[in-house]
Amino acid sequence: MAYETIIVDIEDRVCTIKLNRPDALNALNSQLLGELATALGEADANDKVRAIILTGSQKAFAAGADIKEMSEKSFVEVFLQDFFGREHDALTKVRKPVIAAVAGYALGGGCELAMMCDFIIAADNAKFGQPEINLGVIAGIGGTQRLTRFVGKSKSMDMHLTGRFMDAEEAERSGLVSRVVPVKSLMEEAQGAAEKIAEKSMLSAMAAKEAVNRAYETTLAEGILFEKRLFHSLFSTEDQKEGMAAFQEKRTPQFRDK
Ligand code: CO8
Repeated sequence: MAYETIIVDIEDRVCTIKLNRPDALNALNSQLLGELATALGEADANDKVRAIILTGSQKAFAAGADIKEMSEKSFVEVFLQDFFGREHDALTKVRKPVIAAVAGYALGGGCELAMMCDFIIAADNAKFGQPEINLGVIAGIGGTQRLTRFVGKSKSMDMHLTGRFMDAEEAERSGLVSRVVPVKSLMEEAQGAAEKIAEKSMLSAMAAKEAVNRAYETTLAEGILFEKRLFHSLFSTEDQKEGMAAFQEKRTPQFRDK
């Protein structure tokens, strides 16, 4: 499919989706979110793709929802349209691993979008924030919930109430991002991580993703039970036999997703 607001590229089993509205610092309008949901769905369904990278430009991952597009909307409109509710659901239903490679601004909906990915690799110039309060609103696509789970109540309150930005170093220290790299090596680092994931059995990669995500949805006891059931079920796969045999034979495993 031809897209206007994103660029999709598949290389070495990795699908990279680049947000591409440079004049608006990749502000998230309806068209972009719709195209992104479609592209993620296509990548998820494409057997050649084993990991996905979501990125923006060096100046902005995304500077938030498009303020110009939404400024005149009424309560009735956003309520009846379930404004960005459907897109949120589509973006968070992707089963393959999704890495956010974030450089520059990740603000408002941009920060929320990065947090919907499985983990965030940040460039050293990245800036995260939930500045919606400056616009007379609050986060609307998961920010108050996900940021609080990642960085704790105090820092999340600080971010949402003052609207201040967090730099990459603070984001790593707080557990929001998994690693920080020089901006020039961001895509190389993300591609390397995605290729490493692409080498694994898709069965165990998807199971790991489901189990980690479960930690945010349930109690410890239920989460551990869920993990144990998935762990046990992987013993029914050829990939488990292959992985453990390869270890003992001191060779690289050849996973076949079976
Ligand atoms: N929406 C629309 N246009 C934007 C946005 C935005 N969020 N951010 C930047 N732009 C546009 C600017 O209007 C400008 O366009 P123009 O040249 O036509 O005036 C262009 O991008 C460049 O921006 P600046 O000139 O402002 O660039 P600076 O480098 O001076 O500043 C900043 C960069 C600090 C990022 C600044 O642009 C800024 O503060 N942007 C707004 C950040 C913000 O408030 N984000 C939160 C938006 S609300 C939100 O995300 C709600 C989430 C809930 C729903 C989520 C659905 C996805």
